[in-house]
Amino acid sequence: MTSFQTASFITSASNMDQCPEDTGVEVAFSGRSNAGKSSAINALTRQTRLARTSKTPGRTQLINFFGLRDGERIVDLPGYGYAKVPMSVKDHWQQHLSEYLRTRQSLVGMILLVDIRHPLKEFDETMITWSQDNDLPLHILLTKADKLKRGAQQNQLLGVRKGLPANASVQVFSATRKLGIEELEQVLRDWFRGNQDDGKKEGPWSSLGRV
Ligand SMILES: Nc1nc2c(ncn2[C@@H]2O[C@H](COP(=O)(O)OP(=O)(O)OP(=O)(O)O)[C@@H](O)[C@H]2O)c(=O)[nH]1
Ligand SMILES: [Mg+2]
Repeated sequence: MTSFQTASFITSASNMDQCPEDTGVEVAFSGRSNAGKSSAINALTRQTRLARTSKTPGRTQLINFFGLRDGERIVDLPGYGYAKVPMSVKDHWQQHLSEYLRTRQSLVGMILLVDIRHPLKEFDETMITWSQDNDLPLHILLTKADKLKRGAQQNQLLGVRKGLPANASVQVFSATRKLGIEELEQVLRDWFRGNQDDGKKEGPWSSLGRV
């Protein structure tokens, strides 16, 4: 049994005040609406309904926190870029999301989920640049790989890998087929282990004036 299976829901936050205390270490799952964030978290934790998934894009509108052990958390961020959401709601998410990214001290890495059939749209590029500028490790999951044959999966993988900055990595993933889960676990373990609370809260952020 891995520590991921013991994940449990902590809380949902619609603003920063509602987030759990900013101690310990957390990794956020980001990506366009419908990219498969909630499904990936369920596959990782071997649970079927921990994170709520939906055929309706924009389902996850809150920041959802899941606890592992030893102050480790996984965060399901609201999906981005769903056109049918009213502008006022979009603005709220965007503000909320950017405030989370800017201020969260316990954030040690970002998983970016991208549909393998439509890699690196504008939002994805923004996240890659942002993580690079902030020296935050980023790992891309090319999701729904079951929709492509193996050769096509590899082509997409190589194409995305080619353009990535040094802080970023990429893998193929399918929640449905349980493909790539161990690779994802390894990345998360490395990030969590490399950032155990050692009293220093500066790290890569210090030069950026993050509050
Ligand atoms: N074929 C296939 N479908 C998937 C996979 N992962 C997710 N889906 C489907 O894609 C849709 C969206 O999945 P979610 O996990 O809810 O996506 P999300 O990124 O959390 O979406 P939001 O919460 O709206 O941002 C659902 O219908 C899932 O069943 C996968 O690996 N393969
Ligand atoms: Mg979701």
